Amino acid sequence: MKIGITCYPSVGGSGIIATELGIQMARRGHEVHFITSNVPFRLDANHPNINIHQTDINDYSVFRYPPYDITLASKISEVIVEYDLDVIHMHYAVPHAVCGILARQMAKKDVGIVTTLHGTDITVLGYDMSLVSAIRFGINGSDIVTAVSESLKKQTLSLIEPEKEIQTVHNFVDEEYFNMTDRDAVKAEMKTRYGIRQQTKVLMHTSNFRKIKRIDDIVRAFHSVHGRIDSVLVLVGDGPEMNSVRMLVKTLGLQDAVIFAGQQTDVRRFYLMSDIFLLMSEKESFGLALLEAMNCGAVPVGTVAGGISEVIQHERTGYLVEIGDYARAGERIIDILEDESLYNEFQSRMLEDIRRRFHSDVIVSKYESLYRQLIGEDGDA
Ligand code: GMT
Repeated sequence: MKIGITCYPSVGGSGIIATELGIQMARRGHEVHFITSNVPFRLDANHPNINIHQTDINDYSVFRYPPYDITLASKISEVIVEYDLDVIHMHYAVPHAVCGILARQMAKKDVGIVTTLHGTDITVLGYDMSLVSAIRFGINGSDIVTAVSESLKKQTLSLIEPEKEIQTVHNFVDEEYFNMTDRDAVKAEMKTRYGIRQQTKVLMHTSNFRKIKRIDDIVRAFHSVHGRIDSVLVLVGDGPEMNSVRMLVKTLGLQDAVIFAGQQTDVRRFYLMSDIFLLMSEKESFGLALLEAMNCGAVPVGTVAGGISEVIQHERTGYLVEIGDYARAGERIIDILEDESLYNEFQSRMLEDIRRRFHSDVIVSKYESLYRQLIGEDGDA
């Protein structure tokens, strides 16, 4: 098949999933065309089946805003025609599904449109009445719509009320890269590099430091753990909340115990050094970083927000707490860090659960089957 993919190319779960999916499809022999404003983060474009088409978004002084959506739609339509695409896969309803629909009209070709909803397009934009019609249009005008969690699907149905059926297709982990190989060696090396004693426990979080990630809660949970257990907190990433997080760390007197690692291209090394991965968001449609960290051996503690409770099985593969309940999160972390055999049980159960539910083969086959349905070949998804 010839597949076009449009996503936000910057660091973020939706771009990562779109990129990984494209890579896996290329490995399966499909011809993949990324049509994006930049080369997607994590895309190693060396595969012969991968093509990249970048849009040039010119900033004309006559326009108040650069015309991203229109330029992108125009580019997608050109690629549809030039490469005779069978399917285009749009990540995000707004703007990308809408761009895809426009592109199909411009191209005058009956290309199939798959749209995947990732979260912010629904859980944040869905509350913005000025965008609801566009989101509904993007969903209804796509041929197949998927959401990355059951929770996101339900929220979309209730907030947007689309006519289109939505199928849940969970995210997957690239297990060739995110796995426990050399965990002990990498852990030791990273601890030395960051001046952490070998016996010290490591708690970790990574994100784009948006307010919805509630990183203050992570710092507060860590505060109580640190009072009981020799531990450090490693924060990877950057974003709008960084200053207020730094302030809180100072107020709580944790400067020597919190490492701000900034943005990292190889986040795997950080997962491998971690004992606990924390995701305390108030909105989170899935939490891809959880899956990556878990497959590298870090036991997760998260909130019940959105899809997090579909990823973590409470008291089996990790712990769930209510949104904002950092005190309970701290207690749970202490419980598991103080009981090595319990920790090991959680770790082996979570690895098994990921193999069963979130393996790339399972999920990529689902998408492949959806594409096949669209081009009239049998698909059993
Ligand atoms: O988490 C973010 O802020 C980034 C955002 C994105 O657009 O990349 O992530 C969303 O999509 C990911 C991939 O499906 C999900 O794992 C994240 O949970 C989701 N983020 C939110 O729902 C806040």
